[in-house]
Amino acid sequence: MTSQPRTTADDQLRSIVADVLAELGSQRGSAPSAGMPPAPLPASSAPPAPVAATPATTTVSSGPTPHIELGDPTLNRRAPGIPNPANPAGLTNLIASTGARIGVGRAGPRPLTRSLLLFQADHAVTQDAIFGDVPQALLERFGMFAVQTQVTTHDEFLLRPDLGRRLTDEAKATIGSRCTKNPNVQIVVGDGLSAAAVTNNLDKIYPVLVDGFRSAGLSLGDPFFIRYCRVGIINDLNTVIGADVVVLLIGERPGLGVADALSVYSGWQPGPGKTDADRDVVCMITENGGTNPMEAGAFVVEHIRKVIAAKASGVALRTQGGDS
Ligand code: B12
Repeated sequence: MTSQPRTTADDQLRSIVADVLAELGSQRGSAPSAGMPPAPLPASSAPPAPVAATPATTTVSSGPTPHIELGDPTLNRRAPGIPNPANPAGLTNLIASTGARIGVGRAGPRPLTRSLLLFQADHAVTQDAIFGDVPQALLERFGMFAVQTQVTTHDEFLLRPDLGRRLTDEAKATIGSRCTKNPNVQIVVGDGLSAAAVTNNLDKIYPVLVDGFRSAGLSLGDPFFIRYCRVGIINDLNTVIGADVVVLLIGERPGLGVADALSVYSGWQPGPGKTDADRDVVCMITENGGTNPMEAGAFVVEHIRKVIAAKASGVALRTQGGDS
C-alpha cells in the first residue's frame, strides 16, 4: 500500500476544516444541527423538555477559532434527546424509570455532544470521590482519631487492595493505646473508594447507630477513621480490639451518576482467616437515589442485634435462619 504525499493530505485536511468552519458560520442564529444540540433546560421542577424542542443556544463566534457554547450538561440530565418522539410522555416516563442512559438520541452513529459531555462530567465526579479526602473537621466532630493502612498514596490504594487490608504497626499501636478492648460493637469509618460517601452521609447515619446500639444495651468501642481502607481491614483491626462485632462504614465504588454511596459492612468476631462469606453488607446508602442514611442506620442496628443473638454473621447467620 502506498501512502499519499504529505502535501496532498495536508491540503485535503485544510479544505475539510475550511468547509466545516464555513458551515458553522452559516449556522449562527439558526437551529442546531443533529451533532450540536442546544443547551439543556436549567434544573427546575418542570418536566424535562425534549432537547430538540428547546431553544437553540449554540453560538459560534467569529474569528479563526470557532467557540461552541452548549451549556451545563448536568442540568436537566434526563431531558429526552430524541427529536419528535412518537410518544413524548411515554419516553419521558421510560427515561425516569431507570438510571441507565436511554432516550439520549444520537448524531448519525455517534452520541450527541451533550451525552459525551455529561458522561465526562459524571466521570470527573467519580474521580473526585475516589481521589478525595475526608475532612478532618468531620471526624473531629464525632471524636474520631485517624490511622492509616499500609497504603501510602491514592494510586497505590487502587493498585494494591491487599495493603488496604493491613494496618501499619504505628496504626496498631495507636489503636491499642486509644481504644477500649472487647466491646460488643466497634464502629470504624473508612474512606474506601469514595471519600464523598463518608463526607455526605456520616453525620446522618452515625448518631442513629450510636443511639441505637446504646438503646439496645450494647457496649461501644471508641470510634476511629482509617485512611486508604478496604473491607478486609476488619480482620486486622480486631486482632487489637477483640470486639464481638465490627461495623465498618466505607465508601463504595462510585457509579456514573451516584458517587457518594456508603456501605456498612459488618461481621461477628472478625479475625485472620475470615472472608466476605462471614460478613454482611448494607449498600447504596445515599440521599441521591439510594437508601436514606438514617433509615439505613436503624436497619443496621436491628441487624447487629440479630448477629449478637445468633453469635454469627454472613452465611453462618443465614444457615441458622437468623436473618433473611
Ligand atoms: C466490586 C463488587 C464486587 C466485586 C468485589 C471484588 C473486589 N475485590 O472489589 C466482585 C465482583 C467479586 C463481587 C462479588 C460479589 N458481590 Co459484590 N459488589 C461489588 C460492588 C459493585 C462494589 C463494592 C464496593 O465498592 N466495596 C467497597 C470497597 C472499598 O471494598 P473492597 O474492600 O475494595 O472490596 C470488597 C467488597 O467489595 C467485598 N464485597 C463485594 N461484594 C460483596 C458482597 C457481600 C455480600 C459481601 C459481604 C462483601 C462483598 O468484596 C471485596 C473484597 O473483600 C457492590 C455494589 C455496591 N453498591 O456497593 C456489589 C455488592 C456489594 N455485591 C453484592 C453481591 C450480592 C455479591 C456476590 C454475593 C454476588 C454473587 N452472587 O456471587 C459476590 C460475593 C463476593 C464475595 N466477596 O464474597 C451485592 C450485595 C447485596 C447485599 N446487600 O447483600 C452488592 C451490593 C451489589 C448488588 N447491588 O447486588 N462484588
